[in-house]
Amino acid sequence: MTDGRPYSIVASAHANVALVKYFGKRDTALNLPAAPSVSITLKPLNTVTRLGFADGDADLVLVQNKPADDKFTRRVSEYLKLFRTMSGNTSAVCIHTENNFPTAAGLASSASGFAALAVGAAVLYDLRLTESELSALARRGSGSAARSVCGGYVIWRRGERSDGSDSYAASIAPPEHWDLRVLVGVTSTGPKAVGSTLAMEQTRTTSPYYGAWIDRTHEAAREAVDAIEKRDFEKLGDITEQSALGMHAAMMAAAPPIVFFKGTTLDVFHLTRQLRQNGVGAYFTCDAGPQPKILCQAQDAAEIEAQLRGFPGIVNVIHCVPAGGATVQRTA
Ligand code: 2P0
Repeated sequence: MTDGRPYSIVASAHANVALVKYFGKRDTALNLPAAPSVSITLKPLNTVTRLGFADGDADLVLVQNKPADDKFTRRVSEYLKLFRTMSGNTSAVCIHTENNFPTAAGLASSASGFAALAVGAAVLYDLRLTESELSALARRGSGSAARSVCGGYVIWRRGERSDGSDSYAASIAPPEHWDLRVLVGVTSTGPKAVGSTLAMEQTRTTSPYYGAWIDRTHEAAREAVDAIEKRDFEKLGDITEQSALGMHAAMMAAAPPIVFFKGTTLDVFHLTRQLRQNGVGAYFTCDAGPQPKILCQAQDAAEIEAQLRGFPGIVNVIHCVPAGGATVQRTA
């Protein structure tokens, strides 16, 4: 309520990091993935979104207390049509969304952002939806947002139906199942060179490795679920590194090639392997940006974090732990 607008709902969602990556769509309009993916929902990476009905006919969107640019406002308005159609209520909304981490820098801001927006808009428009339905709706905003609706260890299934009604995420295990950590090494806070939606499409349509990448991802998701259920850290770590490198290999072979790594990203990969050789359980991953992320167990986190903080080219480290799913409250 900081800016005097009539917000009546506050929704919150955490970001997630995929251990088995989503990278390729079977339907671009509906954000239907070509393969399943597996992630951990993580705090403190968080989006808080306030929503209320607007007085006028236009949606008003604020991001970090500033009016959003036209492109983002249009994307949000287009997305909200889904809720207006389902509810029969055509009212415009005012929205204020804030992230506690850098946006559009490979830290999954669209995941927490659209998950918070989906659960918040569902309550605002008085839709009574299940978690699966909310996840499928969040997916329409941004694919990875489907996973941020759910807490802990999460699988987003590919689904088979052409309308996408069976492509939603579900928790495999709650946050307290396993105290794994993800240490995000921040190399840069600027926006990334290529958006992930475009990078995915370019990879799907031009990379000769795309088919092999998708085939392997189906198996990797099954193996990751098994490793999570059994708390088999080495197995989960191996799958995590292979999925990240497989995804980047597929996009590096696209035309034109897509390279998100910086020198620091690769240096941290080598640091992670060196740690492993020294008996410290650490595995890396990396998304559509230059930030290396290290997966580890609680008992090793302090030592790895200290090494990462002192590493050349790393400007910050965000120490993440498994978090619950998206939440929403009425405030008025
Ligand atoms: C993931 N990424 O599984 C993968 C790994 C980036 C690399 O999901 O087009 O913003 O909105 O469905 O969800 C980021 O892509 O893409 C992503 P859209 P999204 O986390």
